[in-house]
Amino acid sequence: MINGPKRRDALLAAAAGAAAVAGSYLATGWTPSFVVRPVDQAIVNLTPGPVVTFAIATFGDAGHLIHIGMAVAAVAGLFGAVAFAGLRVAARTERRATAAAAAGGGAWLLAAALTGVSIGALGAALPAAAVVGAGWLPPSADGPASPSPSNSAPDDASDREGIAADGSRLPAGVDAVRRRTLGVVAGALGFVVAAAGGRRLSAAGDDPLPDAPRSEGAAVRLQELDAAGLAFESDDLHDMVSPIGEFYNVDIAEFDPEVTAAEWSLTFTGETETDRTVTFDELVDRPVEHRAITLRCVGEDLNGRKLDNAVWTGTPIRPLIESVDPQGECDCAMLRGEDGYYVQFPVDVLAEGFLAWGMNGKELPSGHGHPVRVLIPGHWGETNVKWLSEIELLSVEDDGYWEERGWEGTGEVKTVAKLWDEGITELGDGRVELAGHAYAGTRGVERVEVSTDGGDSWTDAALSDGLPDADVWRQWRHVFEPDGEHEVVVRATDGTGALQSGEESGSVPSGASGWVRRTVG
Ligand SMILES: Nc1nc2c(c(=O)[nH]1)N[C@H]1C(S)=C(S)[C@@H](COP(=O)(O)O)O[C@H]1N2
Ligand SMILES: [Mo]
Repeated sequence: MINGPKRRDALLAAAAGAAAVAGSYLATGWTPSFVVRPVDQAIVNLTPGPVVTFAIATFGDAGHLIHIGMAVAAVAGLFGAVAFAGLRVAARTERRATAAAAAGGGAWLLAAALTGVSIGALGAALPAAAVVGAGWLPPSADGPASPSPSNSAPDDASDREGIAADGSRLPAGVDAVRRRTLGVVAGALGFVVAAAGGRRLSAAGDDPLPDAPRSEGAAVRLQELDAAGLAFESDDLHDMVSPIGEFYNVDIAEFDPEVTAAEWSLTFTGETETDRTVTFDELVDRPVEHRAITLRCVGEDLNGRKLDNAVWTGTPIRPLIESVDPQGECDCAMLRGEDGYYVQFPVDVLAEGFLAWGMNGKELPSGHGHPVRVLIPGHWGETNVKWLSEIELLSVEDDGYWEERGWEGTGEVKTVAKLWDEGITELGDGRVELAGHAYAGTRGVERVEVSTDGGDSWTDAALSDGLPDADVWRQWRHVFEPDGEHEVVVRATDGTGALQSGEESGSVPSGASGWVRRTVG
């Protein structure tokens, strides 16, 4: 199947294409400089609206994987075509160096054209050149045109004879040629796997906060949260703080903007007495706090996983807003991020907010808005703009990104108690631990009740200690001894004494409601 120079070249070229994409990913990560991004963006932009709506309704979050998969395949194909052209050119000159240079040079040009970044393009070019250089053999290596190996044939294209699948005799060296090609292809695939894995490991944000006292301040808060928490038997359930790599993520764009602290600034525009631009150095010079703040996405299902808590390091927004003296009629503001995201809500809600540059004692990771994001206590996740660049004070209300798409997700969060799979743990002595988190925004969680008989009777769950933070979830835990199958129901009561609404609704447009029910036992 890989006999013949053309087929062998096609296989090598495909491997080189895959290696080029992997190399680009290794060099740049999931950033705008990754060669797949412009093609993925084009697919997203060119897909007609009804198809997008159908895909979201049918595939949900998997829709992202589908268009990313298409983009990766298309870009690998483009690099493969370039490598193939390089191999065919070299077939005429019979020189390995020509093959490697043509494939590598072509890949570099293609990568630079796609991303506009010439140094980063080497990440794609070098692996492509390496695969083609290692796998290239003179056309004569395939025989039968050459009865004896030509002088440029590599050592392992020996004169041993092989037997083809159909039993016929193959020309000298074909087995060795095949082995070499497959070896190079396997090596390229190994590189693809290693690049993907290596990047994943390094992606977990672990840059410490810029100066030591601040890291220590955050560490102290993390310990306080830990001390306030319940010890769950479940190993897989987060405690009071979600680790950075496991904190949920919602982005309108597939690729995080790359903004350095030195480049970053926040500008107040629109209906202000004075416009103002704040740089990163000015921001971190302001009074620093370490706050526990929980985020929940309005788009998640009732028992969904888009609810997490972290300790954020930053500074209150109120003094900055007061310094520009907003004048607009609507007392509302449009916040904008570097990725093109925007959301609008009242200035007095914004004034309660926090500008964060640290998360769990580390620099804010790129996926969560590096270098600076907004955190708005008690409101749905969409108000917490990442990669924040502008706060425009408006004179009339206007829709944000999600509101334009039918959501009403800028208001206060609904009360919820979760019971995820990881929260149901057999203790080995016949008892079962039911455990999870409950959240009610700034109203706070006062009580969590558990029913093991479908809602006929209720028992109070144990709760983690209350914390001074205005907007933080609580853990709950209840152990019981099942006797056959039980319908477990959980519900929370907020700090105003209001019981979580049992009326069931989906997440559109303003967040799911109802009580989480699970069959246990
Ligand atoms: N710039 C920007 N900010 C954003 C978003 C976005 O896509 N771009 N998504 C919003 C939504 S819908 C949610 S729920 C939260 C999620 O924050 P996280 O990804 O840090 O968990 O960020 C909000 N802020
Ligand atoms: Mo969200």
